[in-house]
Amino acid sequence: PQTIYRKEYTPPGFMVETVELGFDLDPQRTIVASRLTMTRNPESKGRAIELHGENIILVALRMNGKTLSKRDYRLDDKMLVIPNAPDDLTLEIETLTAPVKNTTLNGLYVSNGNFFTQCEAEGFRNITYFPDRPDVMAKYTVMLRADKATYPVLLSNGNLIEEGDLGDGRHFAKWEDPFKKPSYLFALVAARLVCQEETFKLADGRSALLQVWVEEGNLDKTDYAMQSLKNSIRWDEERFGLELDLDRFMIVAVGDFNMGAMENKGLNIFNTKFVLANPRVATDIDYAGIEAVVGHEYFHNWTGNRITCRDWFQLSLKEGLTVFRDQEFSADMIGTESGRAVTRIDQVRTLRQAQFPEDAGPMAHPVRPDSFVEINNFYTVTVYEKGAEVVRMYQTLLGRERFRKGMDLYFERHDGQAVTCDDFRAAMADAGERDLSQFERWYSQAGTPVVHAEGRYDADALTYELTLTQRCPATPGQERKLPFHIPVAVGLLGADGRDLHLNVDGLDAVTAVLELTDASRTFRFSGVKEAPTPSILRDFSAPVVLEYDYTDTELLHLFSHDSDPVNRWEAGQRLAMARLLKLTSAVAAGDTLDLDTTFIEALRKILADESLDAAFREQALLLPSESMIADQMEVVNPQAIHQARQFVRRTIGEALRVDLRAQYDANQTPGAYSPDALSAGRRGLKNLALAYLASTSSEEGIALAQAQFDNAGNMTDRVAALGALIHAGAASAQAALQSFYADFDNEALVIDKWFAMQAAAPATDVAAVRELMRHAAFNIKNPNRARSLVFTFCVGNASQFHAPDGSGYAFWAEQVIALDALNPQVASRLARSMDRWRRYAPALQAHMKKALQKVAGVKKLSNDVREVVSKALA
Ligand code: DPP
Ligand code: ZN
Repeated sequence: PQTIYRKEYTPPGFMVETVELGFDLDPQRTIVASRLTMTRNPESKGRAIELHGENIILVALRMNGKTLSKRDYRLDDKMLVIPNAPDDLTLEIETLTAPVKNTTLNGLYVSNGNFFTQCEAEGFRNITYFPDRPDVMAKYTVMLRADKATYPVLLSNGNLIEEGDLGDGRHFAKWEDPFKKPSYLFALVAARLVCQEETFKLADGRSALLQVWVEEGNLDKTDYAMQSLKNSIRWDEERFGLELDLDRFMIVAVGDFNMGAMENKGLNIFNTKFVLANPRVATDIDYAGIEAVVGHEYFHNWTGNRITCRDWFQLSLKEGLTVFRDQEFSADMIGTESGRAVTRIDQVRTLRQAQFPEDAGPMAHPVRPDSFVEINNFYTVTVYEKGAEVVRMYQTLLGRERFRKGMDLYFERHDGQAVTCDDFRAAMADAGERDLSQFERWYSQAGTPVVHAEGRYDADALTYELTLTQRCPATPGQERKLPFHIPVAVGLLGADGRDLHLNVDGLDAVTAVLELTDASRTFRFSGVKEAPTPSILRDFSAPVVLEYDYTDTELLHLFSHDSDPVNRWEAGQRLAMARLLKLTSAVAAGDTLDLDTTFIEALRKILADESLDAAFREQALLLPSESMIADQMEVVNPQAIHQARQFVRRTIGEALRVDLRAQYDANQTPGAYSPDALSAGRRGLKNLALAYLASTSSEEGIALAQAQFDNAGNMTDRVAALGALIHAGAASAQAALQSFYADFDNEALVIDKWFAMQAAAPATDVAAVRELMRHAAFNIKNPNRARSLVFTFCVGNASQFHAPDGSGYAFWAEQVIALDALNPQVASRLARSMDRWRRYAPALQAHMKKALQKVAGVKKLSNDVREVVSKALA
């Protein structure tokens, strides 16, 4: 396969002004007629017309009304090239596709008998021949024709301008999008669906029609998506002064979808997982996911659609920025400082759980990659979540007000354009009146920087010196890194736990944002009246690893007092991690296991501290995950990690039994279910307490879980109880699973949970997963179902997946190969779960290598999977 390089970007030979599309929709035989008006791009003289097209049949091709003969163009399985074209022309193209045979869910496909499209990044070329690149922006008019009884609803981007019957049982709808857009934002839906709709007043007095489209049986699950959409519109008006620019905004839910959702102009298409919710079927986490994703896709309307990417290397321009925007939206929706901190802690967890490992593995790439084989492999946590951290750092460096000015300037300069990450940075630098040239390295250098900190207190001079030193490990293709521009937010705690007043670099505050730009620098705080405990990287001010040789005493002090909730939580994580690592070694060595009471007492104090939000206490009591522990080890021993972590859970469950029970009782949420943050936080703490109590397999814990399972009034409590029973290995777990299935067998998203909970259970081995795959409800073609069972086992059940006999890896290879034949994008995600194979013991490595080679040996492998396994083996 061919590698594509960022530095080889060239502007398109021709621009497209208008696109008229006509669809005669038929599952077996859909005819697409396209009429393009094009003009030569003055920037690139002499280039031919280059149209992408894959998996479609060319039926007719006319230029300026004249049919072109085979001598007039070149056609292969990827491109249609017309060498001799006038400067202005009209092209008419007719193509043929078979949507029902499209299992890739990319382009035009059929799901549960309905038509949907997915065009980002390069799906449009599976629909018609077109310059399928984001820097070609055009105005679209779309005519849809289909059987009326089977497909009563016909939707596309923009405004509905005409609809009617065609006589022969078919009907039509004509849509017009008033805004220029790149082809990846095109969408159509032809389906039997119903909608919840509402007219919503915009800030400037206009009204917009909002619709959420679902299958008929799901109309009782659309309220929260609609509410989230209205909140998103309001929030973008207030926080960024951005208004909805259309008369109509539609969200459509589909059960077969590769991603979470897609921001097609005016017609967002969503995975059902991020639309459908009511208390009976959705958990607090599901509700939060819906709010975040509805917000994310809506916010793309400005950051992504109005201003788009020049090329796919710039993907983070829209994704990093839009993730940052959805994070801020979710935080503002909670509204309290402590609630905001809990969302920040969640973000830090995601980075450590997924992005840092990516940055340290064979697929490591900069936020703005330099090359790729398959762009679909670069919709990553680095581009998204690290990209969001990069945007957040602008705000930290510039302050909120100047950051907002930078956003305003960005829209002023680039509305309607396809631009680059450099353009965004320039807007921030100009509006912020800051030199941000070194900041560019956050876009160009991969790898997680390490900031090493050392402090020195001088009691005579009353100064505290903090020396910060940075380094960044090598990543594929990047041996040496230059220093980053890193904002490090620092506070100093006195012996009484209160923040000391800081004097540094002319600043006067309790938290100072130090800017580390050199390899090393010493910052001096003056007037420091006592030896302080430093709180470094407050609010996780940069996506780095912080090294500081904290003593337990210092960590306990921070855990009890830090005014910065993120660092307060962080101190607890450090205390826990040190113990988990020691215990993992002890398990491996066959030593006796022991957990100190100091740590347990610190947890007890936090748990009972009513001045803290329940949601924060839940976070503070949550141990680092098995994969985070693995990340800290030279040679990973998954079974030892699992046993060590289970030991800590059980020990906490026993030692804090009375306190956990008290919190369990105190945090009940009687009355009607509400997904608001306060109630969700209480449920979270209560259910964490339940998990600890059940982890001891005590009669009390199991009885409590069983009672909660039997009487649960909402899905959050029900799955928490079921999970507790499963993880405790309770005798009643099987019966509970069966009744759960029987109660929800017609709720696909709940059955996904049912599979996922079993896939993650410590008792589930490869044989048990294979057995579950034979269940009538399993269907590997449905991405959500494949993810719930196969992915959850390979990614979320480390001690079984890494079975010493290599059976987990053989299973992985089989599934990657099977999925690749159906859906390369999904297969490639699963392939990534073997990224870090070189970190395991030699015996496991040998098995893993064999599995990787087995996949690599398949002749008809997709570029998607090929790129991932080749990089892993390289
Ligand atoms: N659907 C993906 C997202 O919204 C790609 N744009 O992030
Ligand atoms: Zn996005």
